[in-house]
Amino acid sequence: VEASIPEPQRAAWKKFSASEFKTKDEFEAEVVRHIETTLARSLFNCDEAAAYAGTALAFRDRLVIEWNRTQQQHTYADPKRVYYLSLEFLMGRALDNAMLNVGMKDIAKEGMSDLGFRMEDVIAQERDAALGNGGLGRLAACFLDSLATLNYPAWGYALRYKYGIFKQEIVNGYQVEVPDYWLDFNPWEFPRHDVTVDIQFYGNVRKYMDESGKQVSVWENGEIVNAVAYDAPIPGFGTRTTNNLRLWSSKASKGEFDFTKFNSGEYEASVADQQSAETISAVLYPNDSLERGKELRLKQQYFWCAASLFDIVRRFKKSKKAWKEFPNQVAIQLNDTHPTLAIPELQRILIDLEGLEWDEAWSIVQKTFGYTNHTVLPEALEKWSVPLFQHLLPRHLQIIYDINAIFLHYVERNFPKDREMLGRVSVIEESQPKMVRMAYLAVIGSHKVNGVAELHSDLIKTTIFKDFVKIYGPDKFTNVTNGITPRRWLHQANPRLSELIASKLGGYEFLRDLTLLHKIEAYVDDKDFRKNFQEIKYANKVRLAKYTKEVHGISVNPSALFDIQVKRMHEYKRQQLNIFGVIHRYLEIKAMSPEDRKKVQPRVSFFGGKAAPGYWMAKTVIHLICQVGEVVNNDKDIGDLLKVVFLEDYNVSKAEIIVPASDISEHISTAGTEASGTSNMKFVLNGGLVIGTCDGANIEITREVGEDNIFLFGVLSEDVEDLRHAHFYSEFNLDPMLSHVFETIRSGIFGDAGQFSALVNSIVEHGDYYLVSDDFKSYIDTHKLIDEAYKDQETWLTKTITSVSRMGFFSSDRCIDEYAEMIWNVEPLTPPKQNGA
Ligand code: Z2T
Repeated sequence: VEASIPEPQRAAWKKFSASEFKTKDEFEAEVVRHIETTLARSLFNCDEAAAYAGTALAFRDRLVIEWNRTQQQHTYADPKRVYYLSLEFLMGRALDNAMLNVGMKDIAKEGMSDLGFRMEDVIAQERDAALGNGGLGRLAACFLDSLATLNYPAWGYALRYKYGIFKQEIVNGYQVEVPDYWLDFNPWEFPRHDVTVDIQFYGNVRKYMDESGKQVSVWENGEIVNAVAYDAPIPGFGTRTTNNLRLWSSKASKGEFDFTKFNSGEYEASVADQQSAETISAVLYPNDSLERGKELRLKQQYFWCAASLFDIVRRFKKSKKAWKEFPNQVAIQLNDTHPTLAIPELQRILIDLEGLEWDEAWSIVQKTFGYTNHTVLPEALEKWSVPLFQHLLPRHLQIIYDINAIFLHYVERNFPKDREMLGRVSVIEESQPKMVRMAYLAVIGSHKVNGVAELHSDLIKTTIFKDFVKIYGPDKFTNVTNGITPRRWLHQANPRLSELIASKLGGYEFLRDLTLLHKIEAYVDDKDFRKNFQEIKYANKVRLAKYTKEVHGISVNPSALFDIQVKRMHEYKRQQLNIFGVIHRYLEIKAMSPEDRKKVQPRVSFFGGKAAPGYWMAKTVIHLICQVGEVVNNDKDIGDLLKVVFLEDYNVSKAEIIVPASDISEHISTAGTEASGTSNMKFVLNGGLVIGTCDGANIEITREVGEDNIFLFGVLSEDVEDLRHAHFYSEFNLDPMLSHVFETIRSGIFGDAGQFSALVNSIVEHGDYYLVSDDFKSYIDTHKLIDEAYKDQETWLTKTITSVSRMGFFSSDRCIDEYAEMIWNVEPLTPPKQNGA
């Protein structure tokens, strides 16, 4: 490995090489130095924003030292690396995570107090890195934390969106989207202007025979856009390993910036060209589980895949190994189908640019990729129109046609009797216009395909990929149940609970091996432990109550049962079922005598989540929740018995406050629709119980915590199809309780009923696709059980402690080890002990 500094001068470098602060004084010195020099501020004008910046820069220096060291070690050892390609990384804030992973938060807290600041306020200055929509993006962020913590040599690749997921404002009970320009001050990113890749679009393909008579394809005359790398350090917890997240930013290439236009006075036109190039990485698409087939989105996907593959291939080529070694050096995981273009792109690099034969190249491609599926919802499965593809990526379309032809030939030979199968499994859908089915391409180009929870992994084998199981056999398909990082979702979000657990387990080792949590089950009857546990939950509820008062002006009683549903707004997640249940509860209390009201278990129903900007039904549900809140929260008959809160702009940093404060959280999707869910795991890990359907990871949570410790209800996924069918063929009787709820909505007490008619009609007239009516009664009955169970606080506490102790399985560390073993075939690379790089 070549180093740029010659041997004789290296001694000077080593002598002055940056060192890490170790004491509180050294930390303070670094903060003050950064504030006074890097930021050019002083003690006379240092506000909380500057205090945050100084603290972040001090910790950044520490991360950078280990980051450089890690990358050098990886370059030198050249192990097989994992590349996680995800269009979304929902990272949230970095400072708190950096302090905790480095293990210096307590020192920093004291240091900041010496300098006149409260650490909480300093942390709160940071904006979330919100480069994701929901579960899929947050999963990618948890995976990065686990990969670093477990010392896997791994990189994340994504886009550096100028605008992350929009900020949600609630104005008069309606969602309003506000742009999230988050890059004003981002100390965590490092521009690498020297790492710039030319990315081509459009153009044409020229074919010719070379001297040896081989067909050669050249993709030419395209437009070039530059991809510029921006890197962010990803520190592991309690390890020196610091991995890299590389985000690509688009920029007009020098060749593209038209100087003739510029000089001839067409200044505007030349700037417009530049802006068009920069549009590629401008904005994150805000649709979760809906693909809209927009050209710019396809451009984003290719831009990111091509830049990442160029980078990966360049790194491989430095090692001078033979091409057949590529899959032994490189594992690429496709986070859903968004990066599927990486498959034809690698094939193109190998055959068009590196001159490999098709078969040799294709075998490398298949061994390199793994594909994770995150949904079975048909509207979320990506399809791109062939004409659009032809225009934007003509060479890739040819390669896809060739992949498909060879694949279909194979199918034809092996299933000669099933002529229909060819049409069903073809990558090209014979519609008008023809469409490229990205999920099929991802399956064909990968060696493993996984779902994200057991039920979901079973379902993909019997529904969307049924034919592919016949073709490739069942072993190509596997399950890796999702997990969450206990660093952020326990230690950071709930420091007091983490500390309590550590006090019983003799340290924080459980944060690196979450299965150790089982040992706290021994304390389930320990009086002191129970008292502390309960006090912590109460304190977390007080914190959320304070937040609710400060931000929303709504007073809630922290002793009430806190019932929380926070996730993206979607019909399949059924926030409508929840709010109909709330309306039912309201009607019930209203109808009671004052005597009976005294027996009611007080409750606060919290909701939170963004609706995709074009998803009218989801926006209607937000509006209904807000309107119900207006009525219920101001009804004197109700008082503290019921409050309804819509928490504005749900995001990662807010989740850190919300999740530890639940008594019950709701995971109530129509069975078979939620692939996994991950917040269900977060809530239980923090001492809340779940009301949920038999769906996604709820099923495995039940297996782990025991049936007595979860509130399951509703129809099973195997019955969903028949029930949907029945809605169309027989008069279905609406449950009288649900009818009453609808009558109440129609009465106009929650505002003009017309606004809600599409929502009500989707159930009473349009087939109730999500089976709200089928599940309503069992949902209400289950909430009754919850009320009763909650009144017995001792039994409730036992359930929550027992559940926490049984959540070890859901660490993303377990999940990453499964990927490493079953899919990537990679091993950790242990960092040297301190001072021995
Ligand atoms: C998403 O967050 C999820 C699936 C998607 O399918 C897209 C997005 Cl943006 C294309 C979620 C699933 O809905 C959820 O069940 C799962 O837990 C999460 O991905 C992570 O696997």
